[in-house]
Amino acid sequence: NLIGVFDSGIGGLTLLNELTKKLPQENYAYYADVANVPYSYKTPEEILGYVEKAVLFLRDKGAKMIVLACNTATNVAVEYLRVKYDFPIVAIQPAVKVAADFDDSKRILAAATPITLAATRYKNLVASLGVEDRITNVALPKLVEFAEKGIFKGEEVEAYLQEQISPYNTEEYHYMVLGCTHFTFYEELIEKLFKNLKTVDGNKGTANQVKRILGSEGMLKAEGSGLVTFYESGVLVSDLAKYIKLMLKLRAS
Ligand code: DGN
Repeated sequence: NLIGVFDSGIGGLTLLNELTKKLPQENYAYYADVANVPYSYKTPEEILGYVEKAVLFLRDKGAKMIVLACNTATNVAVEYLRVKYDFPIVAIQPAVKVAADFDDSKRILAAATPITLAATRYKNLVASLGVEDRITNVALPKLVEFAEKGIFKGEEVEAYLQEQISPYNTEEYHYMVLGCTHFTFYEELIEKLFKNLKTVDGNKGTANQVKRILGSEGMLKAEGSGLVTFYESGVLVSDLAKYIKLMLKLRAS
Protein backbone atom coordinates (compact mmCIF):
# COMPACT_ATOMS: atom_id res chain seq x y z
CA ASN A 1 0.00 0.00 0.00
CA LEU A 2 2.45 2.62 -1.14
CA ILE A 3 3.01 5.22 -3.82
CA GLY A 4 5.89 4.56 -6.20
CA VAL A 5 7.72 7.70 -7.32
CA PHE A 6 10.14 7.51 -10.22
CA ASP A 7 12.83 9.81 -11.60
CA SER A 8 16.06 9.36 -13.51
CA GLY A 9 17.81 10.76 -10.44
CA ILE A 10 17.22 13.21 -7.62
CA GLY A 11 14.88 15.58 -9.52
CA GLY A 12 11.77 13.70 -8.48
CA LEU A 13 12.54 14.46 -4.85
CA THR A 14 11.07 17.90 -5.54
CA LEU A 15 7.74 16.22 -6.29
CA LEU A 16 8.15 13.72 -3.44
CA ASN A 17 8.52 16.75 -1.16
CA GLU A 18 5.12 18.09 -2.28
CA LEU A 19 3.54 14.65 -2.02
CA THR A 20 4.76 14.04 1.52
CA LYS A 21 3.48 17.48 2.53
CA LYS A 22 0.07 16.95 0.95
CA LEU A 23 -0.32 13.27 1.79
CA PRO A 24 1.83 12.67 4.88
CA GLN A 25 -0.04 9.54 5.87
CA GLU A 26 0.96 7.64 2.72
CA ASN A 27 4.02 5.40 2.36
CA TYR A 28 6.36 6.01 -0.56
CA ALA A 29 9.03 4.15 -2.50
CA TYR A 30 11.32 6.49 -4.43
CA TYR A 31 13.31 5.13 -7.36
CA ALA A 32 16.28 7.11 -8.66
CA ASP A 33 17.76 5.57 -11.79
CA VAL A 34 21.27 6.73 -10.92
CA ALA A 35 22.84 4.06 -13.12
CA ASN A 36 21.42 5.75 -16.21
CA VAL A 37 21.03 9.42 -15.35
CA PRO A 38 21.02 11.78 -17.25
CA TYR A 39 18.43 10.59 -19.74
CA SER A 40 19.05 13.55 -22.07
CA TYR A 41 21.63 11.63 -24.08
CA LYS A 42 19.75 8.32 -24.30
CA THR A 43 17.53 7.05 -27.09
CA PRO A 44 13.75 6.84 -26.59
CA GLU A 45 14.01 3.03 -26.72
CA GLU A 46 16.59 3.02 -23.94
CA ILE A 47 14.53 5.40 -21.79
CA LEU A 48 11.38 3.36 -22.32
CA GLY A 49 13.24 0.26 -21.12
CA TYR A 50 14.59 2.00 -18.01
CA VAL A 51 11.23 3.46 -17.07
CA GLU A 52 9.29 0.24 -17.57
CA LYS A 53 11.82 -1.68 -15.50
CA ALA A 54 11.59 0.86 -12.67
CA VAL A 55 7.80 0.94 -12.77
CA LEU A 56 7.56 -2.85 -12.56
CA PHE A 57 10.10 -2.84 -9.72
CA LEU A 58 7.95 -0.36 -7.79
CA ARG A 59 4.83 -2.44 -8.46
CA ASP A 60 6.66 -5.47 -7.10
CA LYS A 61 7.35 -3.51 -3.93
CA GLY A 62 3.60 -2.98 -3.56
CA ALA A 63 2.93 0.34 -5.28
CA LYS A 64 -0.80 1.00 -5.70
CA MET A 65 -0.01 3.97 -7.91
CA ILE A 66 3.00 5.06 -9.94
CA VAL A 67 4.02 8.70 -10.13
CA LEU A 68 6.37 9.62 -12.96
CA ALA A 69 8.31 12.48 -11.39
CA CYS A 70 10.37 12.95 -14.54
CA ASN A 71 9.10 15.00 -17.47
CA THR A 72 11.49 13.27 -19.84
CA ALA A 73 10.19 9.84 -18.82
CA THR A 74 6.60 11.04 -19.11
CA ASN A 75 7.09 12.25 -22.64
CA VAL A 76 8.74 9.06 -23.78
CA ALA A 77 6.88 6.41 -21.85
CA VAL A 78 3.56 7.37 -20.27
CA GLU A 79 1.29 6.55 -23.18
CA TYR A 80 2.96 3.19 -23.76
CA LEU A 81 2.72 2.32 -20.06
CA ARG A 82 -0.93 3.35 -19.77
CA VAL A 83 -1.92 1.17 -22.69
CA LYS A 84 0.04 -1.81 -21.41
CA TYR A 85 -0.80 -1.68 -17.70
CA ASP A 86 -3.99 -0.98 -15.82
CA PHE A 87 -2.67 0.45 -12.54
CA PRO A 88 -2.95 4.21 -12.07
CA ILE A 89 -0.03 6.19 -13.43
CA VAL A 90 0.14 9.91 -12.67
CA ALA A 91 2.70 11.83 -14.68
CA ILE A 92 4.22 15.24 -14.21
CA GLN A 93 4.22 17.65 -17.12
CA PRO A 94 5.54 21.19 -17.58
CA ALA A 95 3.26 23.71 -15.84
CA VAL A 96 2.63 25.69 -19.01
CA LYS A 97 -1.05 25.99 -18.06
CA VAL A 98 -0.27 28.05 -14.96
CA ALA A 99 1.64 30.51 -17.11
CA ALA A 100 -0.96 30.45 -19.90
CA ASP A 101 -3.84 31.06 -17.47
CA PHE A 102 -2.12 34.08 -15.98
CA ASP A 103 -3.78 37.12 -17.42
CA ASP A 104 -1.04 39.06 -19.09
CA SER A 105 0.39 39.26 -22.54
CA LYS A 106 3.96 38.60 -21.53
CA ARG A 107 5.99 35.85 -23.08
CA ILE A 108 6.59 32.50 -21.39
CA LEU A 109 10.02 30.96 -21.05
CA ALA A 110 9.81 27.17 -20.89
CA ALA A 111 12.87 25.27 -19.69
CA ALA A 112 13.17 21.50 -19.89
CA THR A 113 15.41 18.78 -21.27
CA PRO A 114 15.86 18.62 -25.06
CA ILE A 115 13.83 15.40 -25.13
CA THR A 116 10.84 17.02 -23.45
CA LEU A 117 10.97 20.11 -25.67
CA ALA A 118 11.08 17.98 -28.82
CA ALA A 119 8.28 15.64 -27.73
CA THR A 120 4.94 15.55 -29.52
CA ARG A 121 3.21 15.35 -26.15
CA TYR A 122 4.78 18.64 -25.07
CA LYS A 123 4.05 20.30 -28.41
CA ASN A 124 0.42 19.21 -28.14
CA LEU A 125 0.22 20.64 -24.63
CA VAL A 126 1.51 24.02 -25.81
CA ALA A 127 -0.86 23.99 -28.80
CA SER A 128 -3.86 23.01 -26.68
CA LEU A 129 -3.23 26.07 -24.50
CA GLY A 130 -2.90 28.31 -27.53
CA VAL A 131 0.42 29.81 -26.46
CA GLU A 132 2.65 28.68 -29.36
CA ASP A 133 3.23 32.29 -30.33
CA ARG A 134 4.34 33.51 -26.96
CA ILE A 135 6.43 30.66 -25.66
CA THR A 136 10.21 30.36 -25.95
CA ASN A 137 11.75 26.97 -25.24
CA VAL A 138 15.16 26.71 -23.69
CA ALA A 139 16.90 23.39 -23.10
CA LEU A 140 18.96 23.24 -19.92
CA PRO A 141 20.27 19.65 -19.83
CA LYS A 142 23.35 20.64 -17.83
CA LEU A 143 21.24 21.62 -14.81
CA VAL A 144 20.42 17.93 -14.43
CA GLU A 145 24.13 17.13 -14.36
CA PHE A 146 24.91 19.90 -11.87
CA ALA A 147 22.13 18.69 -9.58
CA GLU A 148 23.32 15.09 -9.73
CA LYS A 149 26.81 16.30 -8.74
CA GLY A 150 25.33 18.21 -5.79
CA ILE A 151 26.18 21.60 -7.32
CA PHE A 152 23.23 23.84 -6.51
CA LYS A 153 24.89 27.24 -6.52
CA GLY A 154 28.13 28.97 -7.34
CA GLU A 155 29.97 30.39 -10.30
CA GLU A 156 29.67 27.45 -12.64
CA VAL A 157 25.88 27.17 -12.41
CA GLU A 158 25.39 30.93 -12.54
CA ALA A 159 27.58 31.20 -15.64
CA TYR A 160 25.57 28.44 -17.33
CA LEU A 161 22.24 30.09 -16.51
CA GLN A 162 23.50 33.48 -17.68
CA GLU A 163 24.77 32.00 -20.91
CA GLN A 164 21.48 30.22 -21.62
CA ILE A 165 18.95 32.80 -20.43
CA SER A 166 20.58 36.22 -20.93
CA PRO A 167 20.22 36.08 -24.74
CA TYR A 168 16.47 36.57 -24.16
CA ASN A 169 15.16 39.94 -23.13
CA THR A 170 13.75 38.82 -19.79
CA GLU A 171 11.70 42.02 -19.50
CA GLU A 172 9.38 40.57 -22.14
CA TYR A 173 8.77 37.53 -19.99
CA HIS A 174 6.86 36.80 -16.83
CA TYR A 175 6.76 33.08 -16.07
CA MET A 176 9.62 30.68 -16.48
CA VAL A 177 8.22 27.16 -16.55
CA LEU A 178 10.54 24.61 -14.95
CA GLY A 179 9.67 21.60 -17.09
CA CYS A 180 12.19 19.22 -15.56
CA THR A 181 11.96 18.16 -11.95
CA HIS A 182 15.69 18.70 -11.36
CA PHE A 183 15.27 22.41 -12.18
CA THR A 184 13.18 23.10 -9.07
CA PHE A 185 16.39 22.96 -7.05
CA TYR A 186 17.38 26.16 -8.88
CA GLU A 187 14.18 28.20 -8.58
CA GLU A 188 15.56 30.65 -6.01
CA LEU A 189 18.81 31.09 -7.88
CA ILE A 190 16.99 31.76 -11.17
CA GLU A 191 14.68 34.33 -9.57
CA LYS A 192 17.69 35.99 -7.95
CA LEU A 193 19.61 36.19 -11.22
CA PHE A 194 16.67 37.23 -13.40
CA LYS A 195 14.43 39.56 -11.44
CA ASN A 196 11.65 39.62 -14.05
CA LEU A 197 11.18 35.87 -14.08
CA LYS A 198 8.77 34.05 -11.84
CA THR A 199 9.42 30.32 -11.79
CA VAL A 200 6.65 27.73 -11.76
CA ASP A 201 6.86 23.95 -11.74
CA GLY A 202 4.35 21.13 -12.02
CA ASN A 203 4.88 19.67 -8.58
CA LYS A 204 1.90 21.15 -6.72
CA GLY A 205 -0.49 20.40 -9.58
CA THR A 206 0.75 16.82 -9.81
CA ALA A 207 0.49 16.28 -6.05
CA ASN A 208 -3.11 17.54 -6.20
CA GLN A 209 -3.82 15.13 -9.02
CA VAL A 210 -2.37 12.21 -7.04
CA LYS A 211 -4.67 13.07 -4.15
CA ARG A 212 -7.68 13.39 -6.42
CA ILE A 213 -7.10 10.08 -8.17
CA LEU A 214 -6.37 8.13 -4.98
CA GLY A 215 -9.56 9.62 -3.54
CA SER A 216 -11.71 8.73 -6.52
CA GLU A 217 -10.31 5.17 -6.60
CA GLY A 218 -10.94 4.76 -2.87
CA MET A 219 -7.20 4.26 -2.39
CA LEU A 220 -6.39 7.09 0.04
CA LYS A 221 -4.73 5.87 3.21
CA ALA A 222 -6.79 7.15 6.11
CA GLU A 223 -4.07 7.41 8.70
CA GLY A 224 -0.42 6.71 9.39
CA SER A 225 2.77 8.64 9.72
CA GLY A 226 4.23 7.74 6.35
CA LEU A 227 7.43 5.98 5.44
CA VAL A 228 9.74 6.66 2.52
CA THR A 229 12.04 3.98 1.15
CA PHE A 230 14.71 4.97 -1.36
CA TYR A 231 16.04 2.79 -4.17
CA GLU A 232 18.79 3.48 -6.64
CA SER A 233 18.30 1.57 -9.89
CA GLY A 234 16.72 -1.32 -8.03
CA VAL A 235 19.05 -1.37 -5.02
CA LEU A 236 17.83 -0.36 -1.56
CA VAL A 237 19.70 2.74 -0.40
CA SER A 238 21.21 2.11 3.01
CA ASP A 239 23.38 5.23 3.19
CA LEU A 240 20.47 7.64 3.43
CA ALA A 241 22.45 10.80 4.20
CA LYS A 242 22.31 12.13 0.63
CA TYR A 243 18.52 11.76 0.40
CA ILE A 244 17.84 13.12 3.86
CA LYS A 245 19.99 16.18 3.16
CA LEU A 246 18.20 16.85 -0.12
CA MET A 247 14.76 16.46 1.45
CA LEU A 248 15.71 18.82 4.27
CA LYS A 249 17.04 21.32 1.76
CA LEU A 250 13.70 21.23 -0.11
CA ARG A 251 11.71 21.55 3.11
CA ALA A 252 13.75 24.59 4.12
CA SER A 253 13.19 26.47 0.84
N1 DGN B 1 14.08 14.96 -13.91
C1 DGN B 1 14.06 14.64 -15.32
C2 DGN B 1 12.96 15.47 -15.99
O1 DGN B 1 12.06 15.96 -15.31
O2 DGN B 1 12.96 15.61 -17.21
C3 DGN B 1 15.45 14.82 -15.91
C4 DGN B 1 15.72 13.85 -16.98
C5 DGN B 1 17.18 13.59 -17.23
O3 DGN B 1 17.72 12.63 -16.71
N2 DGN B 1 17.81 14.36 -18.04
